[in-house]
Amino acid sequence: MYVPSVDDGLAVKAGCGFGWQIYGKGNLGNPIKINRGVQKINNKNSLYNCWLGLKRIRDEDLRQKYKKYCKNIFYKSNDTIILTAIGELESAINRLFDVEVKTYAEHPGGSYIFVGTLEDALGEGYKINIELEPEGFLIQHLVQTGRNTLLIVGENNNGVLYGVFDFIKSICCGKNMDEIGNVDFPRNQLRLINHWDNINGNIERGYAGQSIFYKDNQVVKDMVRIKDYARLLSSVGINGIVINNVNVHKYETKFITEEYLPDIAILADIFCAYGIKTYLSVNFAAPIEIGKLPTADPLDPQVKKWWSKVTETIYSYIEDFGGFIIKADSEFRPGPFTYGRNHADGANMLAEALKPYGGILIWRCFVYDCMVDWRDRSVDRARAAYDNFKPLDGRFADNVILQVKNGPMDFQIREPVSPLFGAMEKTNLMMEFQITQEYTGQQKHLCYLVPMWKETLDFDTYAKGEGSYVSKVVDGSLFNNKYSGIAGVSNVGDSKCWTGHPLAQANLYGFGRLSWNPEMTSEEIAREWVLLTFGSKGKVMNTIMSMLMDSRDIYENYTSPLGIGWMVNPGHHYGPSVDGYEYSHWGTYHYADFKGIGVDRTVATGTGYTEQYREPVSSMYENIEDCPEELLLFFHHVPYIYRLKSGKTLIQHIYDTHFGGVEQVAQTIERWTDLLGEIPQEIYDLVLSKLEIQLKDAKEWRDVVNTYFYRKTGIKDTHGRKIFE
Ligand code: GCW
Repeated sequence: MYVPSVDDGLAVKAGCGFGWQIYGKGNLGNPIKINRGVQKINNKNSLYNCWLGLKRIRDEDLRQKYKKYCKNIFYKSNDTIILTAIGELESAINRLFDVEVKTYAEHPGGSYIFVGTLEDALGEGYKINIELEPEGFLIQHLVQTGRNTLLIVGENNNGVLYGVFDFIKSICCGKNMDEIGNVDFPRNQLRLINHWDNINGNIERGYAGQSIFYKDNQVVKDMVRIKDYARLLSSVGINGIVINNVNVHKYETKFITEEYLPDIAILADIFCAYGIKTYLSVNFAAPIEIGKLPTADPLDPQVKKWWSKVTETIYSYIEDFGGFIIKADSEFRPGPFTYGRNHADGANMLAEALKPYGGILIWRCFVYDCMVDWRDRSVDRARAAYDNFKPLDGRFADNVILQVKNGPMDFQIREPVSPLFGAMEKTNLMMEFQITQEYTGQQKHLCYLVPMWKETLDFDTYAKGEGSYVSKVVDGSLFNNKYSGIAGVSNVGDSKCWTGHPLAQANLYGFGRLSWNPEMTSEEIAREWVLLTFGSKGKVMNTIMSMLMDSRDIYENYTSPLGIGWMVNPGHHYGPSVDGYEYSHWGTYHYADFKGIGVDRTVATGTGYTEQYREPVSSMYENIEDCPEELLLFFHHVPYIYRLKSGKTLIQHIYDTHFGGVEQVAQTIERWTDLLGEIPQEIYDLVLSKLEIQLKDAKEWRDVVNTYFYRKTGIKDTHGRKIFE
């Protein structure tokens, strides 16, 4: 086994397993010293600290009550993750109460907090009568005379860390010491962030600056920001991260080789200390491109051997490596089709290489024909994932997971749920959400996405009768899967506030919380985030809450109507272009003519897509009267004079929502400006500047869309508002 050392220019602790220290210098040039101990939180930098700003508790009564317990921390294990948890707890107590904390390896007298795994706790003789779920935790007062003792006990190391973060959160949310106590666990096994970062520092679909991982074709040298990122993610329960783009380019193809692995191991180590496993996106054609083999055929013994060797090397650097994710036979990426093989052949081959190490293979289902002839109306891109993968149900190895985008198209503001979620009874499945706002305003527009994700998770597939919610598919309970979970495409870059738009932090926070517990409501999540980020002041809370909660509908109002999607400028996907994709090869059409608009996806007269759903969902979408109106144009081609349930015609609905949407953005600005002086000036200014861009863009959307339909139809707005001719 290769053991890096300071001497060979590499100072790495592939942490959680190997027990080396990240300390020293090495490949990366500059000295690296990662302090796992007390966190340094920059008081002045509220943008950067996000929800971990930990403002000092001013309520004297509350402080005194907490202080009694908090001075002393008792822990047994020296595991890296536990030490991280202790460091977090120490710094939080220090910051919140201004108390110097003492740590003990042996039972301290007096009052204290015990932190450890269930095993540690039982070893110390504490009686725990509750069965903890995987990665779960328990926070409990111990009733003892004359002493105050609080237990923070995790089912495993991650559970301990989550328990500590939960404890800190409870304090910040204003809970009294007596009210503290919780038993919780993540409902989803894999809670993954996917980065679409490239080694040159660019981020595909990134709207918050450059990559925090890479710069100038190298892994960055300064690891402080990476560590701060790991804290943020871990504090909301994330336990895995894919650190490179699923479109794997030339240099990134070599991430799986010794040319890059030493540097990647350093990143992995930092995440590992926060209970987060590292995954890599791989290139299906790597055996040819870097392995000098003549083929990448998944059934070729040479190819199999090559991947096994590669995997062995990776695990020699990163003991807790999570596995691979792959985009194959999708948007010009190589895949098994070239060799006449199917997705199961491709996935199983890679899964076999990972199997001995407990690794998993995530195979993306974003597979469709992107060279469609727009003249051919029988081809329907929405059908593609199901058509490709349904026939393979049951043919994937048990350490393969299929990663499915929430909708059948591509992260539009409104789409139905992908029918694959109700269709794969014998295959591990996970959800892919897009936190980065590619089609939802690119972090210039405010768009709180949690309500949309929540809708997806709450959707009933009827796969096993009523109550077969998507959340039960992705938490593995409906089909009893070995692996399952949720992934989100990151919205983070090197912008000061991480997400470009400060309020887009709510999406990152919300993604973590929802993956942890899909039963939380969007409001609960938003409230927590506002509280932790901005404090509990009523006016601030109410204003930001309403801004967040209304934002998705507002964005939808001034962009593409009733589930039709797209209408964006091709390529960068920002701003309106109604026909931008109409005559392209991408399969994303609205079919507007002078009489109507929408895609007929019915079985009776259209592409037959509705049959991919189970009953009664299938019939609901098939029949125009039953089809939920917000998805009307996704499923039906509808005349402009069709009357909606509101009594309005379709065309009038389009005009009204577009005029209304702009007004709503203007009102959002008014709400925000009312907060002047109530929140840090820097955040106030930055948000305001984004809202002003949003207003300008919303007007552009309104005018382009309204004019487009007016020109198509010649039908006037019944209210006589200004539509350009
Ligand atoms: O939404 C589309 C994006 C591509 C992306 C692709 C995918 C990473 O426009 O940039 O590529 O989806 O999900 O693979």
